[in-house]
Amino acid sequence: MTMFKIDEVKTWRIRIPLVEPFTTSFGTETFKETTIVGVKTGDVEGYGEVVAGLYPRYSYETVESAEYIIYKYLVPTILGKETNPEKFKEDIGWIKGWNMAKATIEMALWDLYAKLEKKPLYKVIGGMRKKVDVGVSIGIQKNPHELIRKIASYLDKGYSRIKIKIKPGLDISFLDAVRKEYPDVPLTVDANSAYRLGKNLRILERLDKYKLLYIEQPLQHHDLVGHSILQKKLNTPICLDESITDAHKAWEAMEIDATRVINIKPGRVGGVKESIDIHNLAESRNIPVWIGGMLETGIGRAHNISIATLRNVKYPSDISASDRYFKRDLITEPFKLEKESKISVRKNPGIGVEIDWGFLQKITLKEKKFRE
Ligand code: OSB
Ligand code: MG
Repeated sequence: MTMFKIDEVKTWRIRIPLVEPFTTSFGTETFKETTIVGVKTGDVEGYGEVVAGLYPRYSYETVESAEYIIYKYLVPTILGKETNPEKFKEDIGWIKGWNMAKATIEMALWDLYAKLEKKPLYKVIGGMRKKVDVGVSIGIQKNPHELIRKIASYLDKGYSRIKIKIKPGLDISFLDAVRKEYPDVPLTVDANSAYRLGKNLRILERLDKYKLLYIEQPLQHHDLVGHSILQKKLNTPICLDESITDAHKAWEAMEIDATRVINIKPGRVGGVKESIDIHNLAESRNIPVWIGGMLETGIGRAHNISIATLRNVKYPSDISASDRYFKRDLITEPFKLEKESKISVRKNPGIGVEIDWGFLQKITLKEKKFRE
């Protein structure tokens, strides 16, 4: 893999309002605040996006902790040095954890590497489709009636797979309503770790009757054994999200039958290379995967789309059109939903999107520049 020298690293802390509040079992978000990173060699720049939230609710990492790790350890690893995505991953192997911070830089380096090769990133990593299947992830609504209205409007826009967020007490009544109105729509639920095996087993067993494609992350992020025990009691496959922090964890989970489907979020697992490793490992065991989302801007979304072109991505991914999240996205050409619930992969080099610089300036809270 060709090496290149990083002359400059830039970061932009940004905040964009969401078109509607997004409620999960761990809280409600009304805006997206994150950090975009640019890594430059000569006049070519690659971009990455921090997927951590403002609070350590989905994982222990936050936007601020990611910035801290990036400034203190990751920028010094690449600034003024000859590097590439593989060398970077080796060089930071000694740093425990902080996969979201690591992924931001690793993914920016992949974008830059593909741009230098003058190839789209999806081709560089061996992707094999020009359009990816997508669905929509719908937050917890005030009541079942509101949820039905939301689902109707997304089906109307052309999304074919619906995922709804659930938590104890806001589950059965919502699912009854959805299945009464839409007996056959491809449906999944995501609990974001809200249930406990000891306390909620009866409710979890009742989820079997709703013909769900899978149940996403019912138990706590660290509870692989609990998921394995739960899987024995369910017919519906369990799909882990938060629990799968790297390829080794994916191996452990599959080894004990704690996950029969895997949600790969490149930002959660440390980047592009780790995503490919998880994808390949899952494929070798006949475990289908799909690509998860973290309400990313067009930058993170473009990365996720590239990875969703891999062969064993067998379920629709949580990659919706730009207008499902933002009135205005960070990129000049927003992602659009196409027929049959698909989004096209960009053909330009790297992740293939252009930053809307005027808009980026408007929503930037602070920026930093590091030169050697
Ligand atoms: O668990 O998949 C999740 C958003 C923020 C944090 C966690 C999750 C989500 C989503 C959104 O479900 C998916 C998307 O980006 O459309
Ligand atoms: Mg999830």
